[in-house]
Amino acid sequence: MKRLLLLNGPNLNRLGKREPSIYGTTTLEDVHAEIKQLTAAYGWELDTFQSNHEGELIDCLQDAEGTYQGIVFNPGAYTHTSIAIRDAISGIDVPVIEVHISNIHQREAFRHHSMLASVCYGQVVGLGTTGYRLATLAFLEENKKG
Ligand code: DHK
Repeated sequence: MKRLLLLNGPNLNRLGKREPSIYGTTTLEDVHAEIKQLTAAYGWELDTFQSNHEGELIDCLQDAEGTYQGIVFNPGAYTHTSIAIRDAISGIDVPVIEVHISNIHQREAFRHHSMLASVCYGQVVGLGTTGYRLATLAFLEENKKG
């Protein structure tokens, strides 16, 4: 069975409570439930993981090789700072789609640049938590084509 990993970085455990005017009121548990339903409809397994710690996210990315056909990843603020996460993504043979709930290009200048985008398979930005769904669908539909 094909497997997808839904990975979230720092502060995303507080989704729904944290700055709702920017990130909305949907919780991470809601997102997990919604993506679980979507992947199941295509006959895929879903695993989820969230961490506020850079090293734990790197461990998770390294361990993903050989297990997952794709990773949907919101790296939070590490997007803009982490060469170590970039190296972890480029060092594994699993495609990663980077997701941002907010439109990082409309926000502070320090959020405009992603250290990770150029080593990711794709990117979804500014579409709210629907972005997780769209990134997941990209893997599900692309894999269907074989
Ligand atoms: C989430 C964060 O936590 C921020 O640090 C990023 C991203 C944007 C988001 O929009 O999902 O800058």
